[in-house]
Amino acid sequence: MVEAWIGLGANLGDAEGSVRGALRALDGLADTTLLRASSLYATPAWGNEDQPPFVNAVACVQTTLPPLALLHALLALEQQFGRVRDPSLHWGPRMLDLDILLYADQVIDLAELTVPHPFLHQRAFVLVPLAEVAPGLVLPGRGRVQDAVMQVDPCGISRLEG
Ligand code: A4P
Ligand code: MG
Repeated sequence: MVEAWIGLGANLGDAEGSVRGALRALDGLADTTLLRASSLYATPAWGNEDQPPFVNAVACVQTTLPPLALLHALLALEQQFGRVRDPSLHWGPRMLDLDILLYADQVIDLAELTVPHPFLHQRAFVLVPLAEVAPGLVLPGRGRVQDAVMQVDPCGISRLEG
């Protein structure tokens, strides 16, 4: 059993509904239980700014799935929620995006999977929700969430009610 942190994001269709549905679906994954989830946040698009704002959240799951099996389960969930990948569009809009942020304290560098997620420590849309539910969590090589969140710009991020 390990604890893994998942980043959830959506900015097409019913983005809030997709993120809430995906949180429930995470709990329904084989050999996986949802332990904790942050609030949902409205966040300005990061990276490629020419797209609608996102709804983001983070969740902690307990799982016996090895890292690649967990990734494949998340990619299948994205498809269930209507995600169609446009390989020509990096950081483009999406119905649902599920990223493995952390997998226990492991550092993984495979063609298919990089953990910790490479931009985690630069992204307010990940660090603000993480700081809500796990301020003391250590990001391998980057220190604690509560310190990392001070280094990013939370401008435009707001917590959604409900
Ligand atoms: N992959 C490698 N490492 C991981 C990991 N730790 N977790 C590979 C999940 N996947 C990982 O994914 C492409 C491939 O990355 C996967 O098939 C997997 O093998 P993708 O989701 O299609 O990625 P992408 O959009 O081409 O690029 P990237 O860098 O993965 O995008 P991100 O990181 O998903 O960021 N702004 C706001 N406010 N909120 C957002 O949620 N999201 C993005 C996309 C950009 N701007 C955003 C947000
Ligand atoms: Mg992704």
